[in-house]
Amino acid sequence: MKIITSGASYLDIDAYACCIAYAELLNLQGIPARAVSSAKPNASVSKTVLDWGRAFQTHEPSLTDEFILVDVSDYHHFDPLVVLDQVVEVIDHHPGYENYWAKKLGSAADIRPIGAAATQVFQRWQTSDLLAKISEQSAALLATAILDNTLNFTSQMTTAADIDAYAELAFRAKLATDWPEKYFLECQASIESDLANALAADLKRLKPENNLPQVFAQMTVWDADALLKKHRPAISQWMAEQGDDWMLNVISIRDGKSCFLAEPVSSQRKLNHLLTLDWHAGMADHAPSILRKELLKLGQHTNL
Ligand SMILES: [Mn+2]
Repeated sequence: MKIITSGASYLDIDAYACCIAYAELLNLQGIPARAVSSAKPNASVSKTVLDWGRAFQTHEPSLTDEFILVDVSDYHHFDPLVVLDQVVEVIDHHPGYENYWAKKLGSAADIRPIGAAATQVFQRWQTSDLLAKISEQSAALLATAILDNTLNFTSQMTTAADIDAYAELAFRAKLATDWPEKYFLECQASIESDLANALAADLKRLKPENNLPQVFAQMTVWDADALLKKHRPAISQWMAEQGDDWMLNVISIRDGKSCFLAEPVSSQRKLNHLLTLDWHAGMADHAPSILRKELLKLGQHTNL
């Protein structure tokens, strides 16, 4: 059995969509495969998305299981159900572990800079000539993952392939033209209803050599200014409880910017080494919006 899974701490819509849509493709090709995860979906898996009803499957581990990892390639963060020696395929768009997997898996490792791993899975559907048979739900999941991970196509990581994939998938899923706005508003509502959980669900603890604040939380919403105006004290307090070197990146889709919140001056200083920022009372805007994985890339190429 091929087990398709992703990261350990949480599932975002990209990981969620990739697991489900890739399992569906392999099954159509006659390959036994299951989407399995021990992680919980985060706020990017919005209410409407959950209502599409494509849940994960349960699985009894077997010695002959083979693992396919989607939307993650850093083996420190794999779902705990993964047996590292039995990984047979990796599909991901996060930088850092390309060489490790190329050596281990050759062409079965597909790790490249692209807006969403969902676009990579869409390309599998395309080259398999089975795209006409994709379920509406899988098409909707992949399309929404592309919206989310490309920040509605404003992220620097966005490629023409992401844009083409969204057009094709949105058509097959019969998504409304106002789905992007509706989707990001839903994510924001879900974040605001349980802030601490939303912060914890997309928080990464980074090593000092990343040259970024060590506690790095990120969230994507429709209107970051409104969120911060309403919830800043609670957010700051929660973040400060996680460590003394922290930042939050609130990506604001409506205005295509990132709002950084970082109260420790030493944390602000780290960001100032990577970007030109104008801090006011612990906050700084950056347009266009920028993702944690892009900041990680900037940090890797900085010698401090
Ligand atoms: Mn992704």
